Amino acid sequence: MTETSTGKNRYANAARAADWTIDQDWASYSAEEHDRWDRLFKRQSDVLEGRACDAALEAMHTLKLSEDGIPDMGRLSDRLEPLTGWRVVPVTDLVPDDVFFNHLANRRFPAGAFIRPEEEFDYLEEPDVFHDVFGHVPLLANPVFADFMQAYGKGGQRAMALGQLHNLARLYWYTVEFGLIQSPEGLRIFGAGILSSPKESVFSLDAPSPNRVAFDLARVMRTKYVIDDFQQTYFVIESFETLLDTCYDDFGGIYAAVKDAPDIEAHALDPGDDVITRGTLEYFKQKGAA
Ligand code: HBI
Ligand code: FE
Repeated sequence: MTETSTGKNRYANAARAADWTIDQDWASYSAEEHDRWDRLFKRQSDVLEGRACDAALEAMHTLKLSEDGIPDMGRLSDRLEPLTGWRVVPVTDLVPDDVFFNHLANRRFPAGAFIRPEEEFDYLEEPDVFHDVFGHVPLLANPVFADFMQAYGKGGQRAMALGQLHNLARLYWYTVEFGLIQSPEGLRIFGAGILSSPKESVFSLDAPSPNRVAFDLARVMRTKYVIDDFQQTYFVIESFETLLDTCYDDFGGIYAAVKDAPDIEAHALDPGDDVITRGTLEYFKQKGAA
């Protein structure tokens, strides 16, 4: 649990249930907080036209995610649950891994209840309600992705038992957070970390700097990542069906295959890669990262 440095998270000390959920207390959101959501929503919706995958754009309408303030997670869940059995549960911030995986394995998505402060309008590291609800929730309305997220939760419980959580966390990072997907019109975004970020929504698809590599489970599980900047490599799945297929039997067997394999640097290409675009890495070189 990250202590909030500047008191930006007014839920930081909210009373927690045993499963780390809290009361969203939707009535407590101020007009300023609702207005900030509306401005974030409007700006990002404009950016995502022609960039987000169809499933995400369609679900935003189906779930009535729009500019009428911060969603009440209970009411949002009542719209989502009939579609795929998922609910969205309010939490303070990051929850312990075992709690997180247990929620996912039971089709509950833990979403931060706080909204970022104005001075962090463009970017913040912690998952606030805009990142979690605008970024993650729409795809939970897609039946195949919804199945993947539950399988990921079950896989996480197993990875912890095997001491290989870091391998599975990389899968989450390069798909659920920063994944791209093929479409007849070209590459599209499905990762929540990109969907909720105006700059990375452009960078991930258009910039010459990052590598773009066809998704391969073992390759992704070996690949390091950065948490405080644009990604240096994006992985591209063919479809949510192919992503779900990788979870067969809680990822049985893959952990053994990657257990002793060397890590791959975030900016590196691997001889076995199916390279879609070889990045110039100029963004990272000028930042001294590559
Ligand atoms: N907690 N609320 C929340 N949201 C996350 O995305 C999250 C978390 N706890 C752990 C976690 N993610 C990751 O460490 C796992 O994906 C490995
Ligand atoms: Fe996230």
